[in-house]
Parts: sequence; C-alpha cells; structure tokens
Amino acid sequence: MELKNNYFQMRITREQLAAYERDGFLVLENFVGGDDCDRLRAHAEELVRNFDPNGLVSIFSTHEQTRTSDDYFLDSGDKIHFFFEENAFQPDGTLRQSKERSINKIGHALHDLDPVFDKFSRTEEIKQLVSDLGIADPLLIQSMYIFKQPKIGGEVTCHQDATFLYTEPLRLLGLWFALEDATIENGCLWIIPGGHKLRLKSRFVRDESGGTHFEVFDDTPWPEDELQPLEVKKGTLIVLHPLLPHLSRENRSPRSRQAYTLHVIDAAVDYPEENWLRRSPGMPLSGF
Ligand SMILES: O=C(O)CCC(=O)C(=O)O
Repeated sequence: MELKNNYFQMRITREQLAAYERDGFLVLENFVGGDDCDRLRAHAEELVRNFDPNGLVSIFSTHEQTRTSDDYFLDSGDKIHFFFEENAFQPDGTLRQSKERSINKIGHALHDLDPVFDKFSRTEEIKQLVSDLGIADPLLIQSMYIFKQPKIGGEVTCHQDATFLYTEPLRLLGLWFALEDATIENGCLWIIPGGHKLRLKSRFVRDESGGTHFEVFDDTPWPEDELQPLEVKKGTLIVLHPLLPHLSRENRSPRSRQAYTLHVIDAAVDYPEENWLRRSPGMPLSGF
C-alpha cells in the first residue's frame, strides 16, 4: 500500500483521543488512499467471482438451512466464507440476481489468509493508531468485507461489538474503513454518541451443544432517538469503542456501500472460550 503520510503524521492528537474517550468513536478522513480502496474493492469482486456458490445455495434451499448455515458461520473464524444477503433468494432457493449482487459479506480471517487483505490490514498507520488508542500488544482477530448491496443491502441492528467479541477486561477496537462514500441513502453507520458509557447489554456465546445463544444482561431498548448518522467519504476510517451502540439501515438505493472492518484485541487480556469466533490451533492470532 502506498503510504501517503509517514506514521508520525498519522498519530492522533490529544484532542482526538479525548473525543474518542468522550464519544466512543472517531472519524479519521482520508486515512486510506482512494486507489487503495479501489484495489481492495476490485480484489473483493475477484474473490466473489471465483467463489462457487452452488453447494451453499442448495444448503439455503433445504430444511437443513438453519443448522448448516449456522455451522458455516461458526466455522468461519479462521476461514474466508461468503454470506448471502437475506433477500438474495427466491422461494425455490435460487438466486434472484447475480452472485456478485447477492453476497452480504465475506469473513472472518481475510487479513490472515489473503495477501491483499493482509497488506491492507497491516500498515504502520493502523499499527500506530491502535497503539495510540491503548492496545499495547495487538492481535488482529476478525476481518469482514461488507458489500451493503444496492437495493437488497440488509439492515444491521443496533449492537455493541463487545457482544460478539468479548475480552476480559474489555480491550478491543473496531476499525471500519469506508471503501465508497457512505450516506444515509446507501446505509451508512449510525452511532449513539457517548453510548459506550452504557453497560454491555448482551453476549453472543457458544453453548455446550454446539449452537449459540445470547446471554442478556440488560434488555431495555436502546435510546434510538439519540442515533446520529455518520455520513463519510471513501477512504475514511471510523474507530468504534467496543461498547458503542451502532447500526446500519437497509440499502434500498441503486448504489452499494462497501466497507472493510477489522477488529483488534490486546494479547494481554483474556479471550474467553465461549466467544463464537474461534481459531484452530494451527492458525494462531498475530499482530501487525
Ligand atoms: O457495515 C455495516 O453495515 C455494519 C457493520 C457493523 O456494525 C460491525 O461490523 O459491527
């Protein structure tokens, strides 16, 4: 990746650090160059082009759908798996449109298994930022490429990232890279400023029988009237505190809203076994 600035210039300021602590998020414009965004998009498109959906499409059209698709999801912590938009299928289980327009996201180990994603994810600028935000010994735990497809891009309901990736104590960062302009129309992120001061509402955990469930600590509704849209330009990085409530709405517009997300934890904290996302012993986590 071309480095537009050296990493000393990319360090966040004291004011930005204070804003992150106060608001639970940070918007860093032009963090990534436009060409790098385009290269990542072209590469994701190539991955989808080379992906054979036949086995999976048939899975989605059988009674086994829930169990098998859950297994495919739960196995994806150390793989590159492709997940469909909920509205991608017709009642007979076939795709309504091309597979390129049907994939919701790719996850969850792109950064370790794909050289292009590895290079995008492991830069001096990201390393420095993560260190500035208090992660002393970083491990890249999860990556997702999110398409938010035109017309059928699904909603992501309000959540805290720590629900899905929990550490004890909580030391986790969510990095959300806009690969295209994100607007209200095409399904940008919405956040509750300061909402990271709310407690963790739930944890998504594996149960002993092999499935998953939500452990709920607080079932009061989110103060959704406090939600604010983050409309950002391509190349912007949004940093999310693990307790910050956020969501994205459906995309009914004719434009996609592609984004790449990376989650980083600190090697010094405990990553409980019951977290849904797991690595096989042959694929340990690594840093930058
Ligand atoms: O990009 C989106 O639409 C939502 C992503 C998100 O909320 C997440 O990765 O936690």
